[in-house]
Amino acid sequence: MPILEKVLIANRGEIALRVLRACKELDIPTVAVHSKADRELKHVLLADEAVCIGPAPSIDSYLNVPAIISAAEVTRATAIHPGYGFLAENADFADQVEKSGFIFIGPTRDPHRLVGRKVAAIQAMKEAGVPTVPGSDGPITGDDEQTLAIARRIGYPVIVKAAAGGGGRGMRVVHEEADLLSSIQVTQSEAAAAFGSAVVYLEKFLQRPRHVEIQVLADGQGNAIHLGDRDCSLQRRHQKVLEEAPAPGIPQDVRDAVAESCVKACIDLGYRGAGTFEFLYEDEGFYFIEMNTRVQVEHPVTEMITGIDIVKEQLRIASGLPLSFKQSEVTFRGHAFECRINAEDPKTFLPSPGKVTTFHAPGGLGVRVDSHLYDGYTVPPYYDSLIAKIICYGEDRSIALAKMRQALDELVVEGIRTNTPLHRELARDPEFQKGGVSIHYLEKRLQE
Ligand code: MV4
Repeated sequence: MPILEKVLIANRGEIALRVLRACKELDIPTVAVHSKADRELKHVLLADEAVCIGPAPSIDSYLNVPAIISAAEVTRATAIHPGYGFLAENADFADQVEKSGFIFIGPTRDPHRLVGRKVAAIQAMKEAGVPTVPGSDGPITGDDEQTLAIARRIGYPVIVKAAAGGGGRGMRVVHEEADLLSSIQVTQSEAAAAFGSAVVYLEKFLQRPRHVEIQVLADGQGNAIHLGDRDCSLQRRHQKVLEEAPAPGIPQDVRDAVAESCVKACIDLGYRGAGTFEFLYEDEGFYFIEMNTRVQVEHPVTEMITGIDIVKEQLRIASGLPLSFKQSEVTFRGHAFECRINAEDPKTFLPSPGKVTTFHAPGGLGVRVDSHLYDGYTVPPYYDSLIAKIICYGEDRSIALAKMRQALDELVVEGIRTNTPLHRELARDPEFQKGGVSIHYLEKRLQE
């Protein structure tokens, strides 16, 4: 008997294929659900069963909760893996999945809801000993004198953040006291209009931080471990472009302390599943900003340096099995990079869907390609443009980077445009080669 009787994969593209591979290795039967535009997806062709759940637009298919639940019912699936994006962090979806009698491959209800509420999550993390950004420790109340005093204590510049915001939306930096109250008002009204909630809070604004995150696994049976850190600072408009593990140049004691605080928080919160604690990192300090409760796009770099299959662990945890590793059995070795290859114009960044006439994936020792592409596949215009992840492992950072340069030079995608030229430049960029660039580096470099 497999650990789960049948898994429905509620996603598409490379992550659906990634989940399918993990299921196959564990002898778990699979159901692919797909939109009308996705009949030719690689994982749909490889799954034991496939169900069309609606028309091309995501809102009618991959976000269509009743259609997904019905597909699970008719195929007698027992568990649903949401992948990332779409419904992966929607606690209402998770609830409906469980209420309909299926296992949700993700966190259990209460921690999921807590982590989904940003201000409460920050507070809970702080109480568990996770380092947070100096701030208002909760929503701004409306008393102007009190607000001014809080900002004075934090010290300028401060950042006003909408509690319901995300992905860089609903934020405003304030450099001096004269602008504080008006900035709060503007952010509040924008947030009310955009997210239906005017709740805002204050934080110290960090000017040149890096984005460093900690991967955790918890089984909800009292066991939690971390799988170290990743640096995801290379981003454009809040879209990550290239990630690496471990984050370069962080003192070992600082690295260990923050990872241990995340493990403690998982235990304190009763967290279950794979999770990521996102931090800003500046001047050897870590500052928690939010938690993700899904498998992340960049999980392979962690798998490469630990040898642990994160998706298989998700499936084990969901089946009720304990973690298959203790912290003392997790070893970190070498360095890994991941380049996100998007179907987009390398100069304008506009999407470039269409038929892939030729696809040659790179290969060799330490080169991993997570991609659903094949010769003749047509990239539809409806979804995000990620078509491949090129992941390279080496015994150290410079070996891994040399491997990445070679892998990128070998990669051939014809018929559509991709951002491969940008990755080829980045892999040869002297500042990036040194390691430790900030979240602003890529956008500044693209302006030049
Ligand atoms: C910040 C910050 C500087 N200081 N908070 C942007 C998205 C949201 N999740 C958090 N974000 C930021 N919060 C303080 N106190 C800078 C950013 C930020 C950022 C963070 C991570 C990755 C890319 C970013 C790009 C611009 C701004």
